[in-house]
Amino acid sequence: MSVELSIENGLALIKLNRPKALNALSFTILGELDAAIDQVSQAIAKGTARGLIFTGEGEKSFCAGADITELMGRPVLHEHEGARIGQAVFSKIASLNIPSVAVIHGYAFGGGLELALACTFRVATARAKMGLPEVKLGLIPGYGGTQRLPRLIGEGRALDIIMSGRTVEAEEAERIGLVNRIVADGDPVAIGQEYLAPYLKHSLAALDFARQAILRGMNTTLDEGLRIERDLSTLAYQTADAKEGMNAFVEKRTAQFKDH
Ligand code: CO8
Repeated sequence: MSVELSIENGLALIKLNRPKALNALSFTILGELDAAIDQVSQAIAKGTARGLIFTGEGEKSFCAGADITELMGRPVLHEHEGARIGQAVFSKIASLNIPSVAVIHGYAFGGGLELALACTFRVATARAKMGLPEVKLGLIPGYGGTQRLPRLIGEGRALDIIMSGRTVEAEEAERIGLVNRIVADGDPVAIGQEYLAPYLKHSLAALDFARQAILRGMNTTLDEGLRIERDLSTLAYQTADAKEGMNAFVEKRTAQFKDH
């Protein structure tokens, strides 16, 4: 298996483990990733996973993208189906109702960066290098990059990065909001844990409603977005955690959230 899943202390860890090919995503690996996400969903339902960390095996690479050798010589309809599969797996990651973080410690190119873009957050070590270099292959991103990148960093910057295919260093990535933070090199699990900790103090219900309001609102008009916010904030208001949070405030104690 080139996708390893472990769940410990409320955190799920998915590690891409194909270091000889810099953790490139074959279609087999995409299938394994899909199955791993399903297992994470089950763990979320059981309450055993409250956060998800993605990392890649080896010093060099988070993920160097789709497996280029597999993309060659395929009938166009197979390629279209391949893009659908990649998009579906990454959309499944994006729709998980727990916070996820990609710990980028080396290369994150093409599908590797698209995977990271599907996560709630991205952190990078100083030696991380990122990009969507598909144009250099005569291709364009096909696993969500043309859609998620401009939503994250804006149209002009996304046009520059995608149309040049250039490499973005960690410092620039942080400056333009492509990654949330530069972190010191170290154990990716510890990095992910530390990064997610401030979010995971809160109710998962509130976190999910907040994220849905932002992401759904960004895909629509301001008026419709405000309606989504009204509805989701009213739903959040009805949770037991909202009651607990407000009670804890007036009683001057720390809230004990239960994620419902
Ligand atoms: N696919 C397959 N093998 C790869 C890939 C890849 N994406 N990236 C690296 N490898 C392999 C290399 O071929 C090499 O194998 P070998 O040792 O057998 O020759 C091994 O990994 C190590 O790579 P390098 O020797 O090249 O390592 P360097 O440190 O010199 O360079 C780079 C690292 C810069 C990351 C370089 O390997 C590189 O440019 N890789 C390709 C990056 C890339 O272009 N990614 C985008 C791929 S396309 C994509 O993700 C989406 C396509 C859209 C799909 C939509 C339709 C389905």
